[in-house]
Amino acid sequence: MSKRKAPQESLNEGITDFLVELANYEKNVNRAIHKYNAYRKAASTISKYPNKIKNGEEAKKLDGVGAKIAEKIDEFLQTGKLRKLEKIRNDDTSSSINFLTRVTGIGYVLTISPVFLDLKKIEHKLNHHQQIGLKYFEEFEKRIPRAEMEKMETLILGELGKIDTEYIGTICGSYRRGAASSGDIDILLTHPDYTSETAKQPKLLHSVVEHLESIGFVTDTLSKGDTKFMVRPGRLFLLSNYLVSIPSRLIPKDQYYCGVLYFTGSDIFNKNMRTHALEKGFTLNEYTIRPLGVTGVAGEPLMVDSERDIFEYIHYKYREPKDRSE
Ligand code: DCT
Ligand code: MG
Repeated sequence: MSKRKAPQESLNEGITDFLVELANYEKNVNRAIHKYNAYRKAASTISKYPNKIKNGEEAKKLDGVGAKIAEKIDEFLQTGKLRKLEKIRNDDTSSSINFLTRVTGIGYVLTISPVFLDLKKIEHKLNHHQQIGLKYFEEFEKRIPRAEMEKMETLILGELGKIDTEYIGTICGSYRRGAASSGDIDILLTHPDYTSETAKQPKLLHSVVEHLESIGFVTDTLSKGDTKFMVRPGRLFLLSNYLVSIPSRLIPKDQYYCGVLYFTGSDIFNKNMRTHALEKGFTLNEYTIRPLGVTGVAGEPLMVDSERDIFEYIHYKYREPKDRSE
């Protein structure tokens, strides 16, 4: 027999549940943080109250329970439901979509709200991006442990070699800086056939995405441009579920190392390095490094064949990726 106690059901669970649901609605949909706090406070007091509440009048004596909440408690106790909440639940395409946009705009999620569950009802009205956001929104929040990042690096680079041995790929971002976990995989790709002198070659990136799809590594493609794509690897390949956005970029070979430097970061390190470059009379961005003339006009891009080249041009002491936090 299990030694664990059965969870003790709170005496006023029905009431505290609806208060928390209203609180989340006020926060996530209306951004009304005061109302959110008021509902939370009332829910918290009531959850500690040792008796089963019989009516609003009784509840009103408690700290944080005002007239309006007392009224709702009466309605709930008398009818078993709350019109306001029914309305929120059944309704309301627009507010739900607003909420969804806020939580999934490929950003991060603040809290999981019961309102979110109702979005399932309007799934058919959402665009592709929003549907994937909905499907995987919890996974958006998770950071990817380094061990998983290593597996994906090995796999992706291995597969690249199978498509064409001349591809060059680098996983940049926090992973390259040695972080214990990463928010996404920042892959940069290049190929000697593609330089800033040649025509664009979208095929070079598309064939990579298509190959990763064909082996089942990629199950959902959130976006598929000529230079970027965002995907979700299939469960087969990872221990747990992660939504991995892969803002992968295909970069002309001659701009590759400026790209690698930039996408390795950190953002603070980049800023400091750019400032230093300016002091030395160069302008540096994710594509090129160019000398600034006396009039401040940038000249032709300098030849770059490694990250070190960039450091040397501006007389900046070379730093390994792991030492580039700032
Ligand atoms: N970058 C930058 N300035 C920004 C944003 C990004 O210079 N405002 C560069 C530096 C890091 C790189 O792009 C990738 O960006 P993120 O993936 O956002 O950062 P990260 O360091 O990889 O962190 P995370 O583990 O959260 O992905
Ligand atoms: Mg990253």
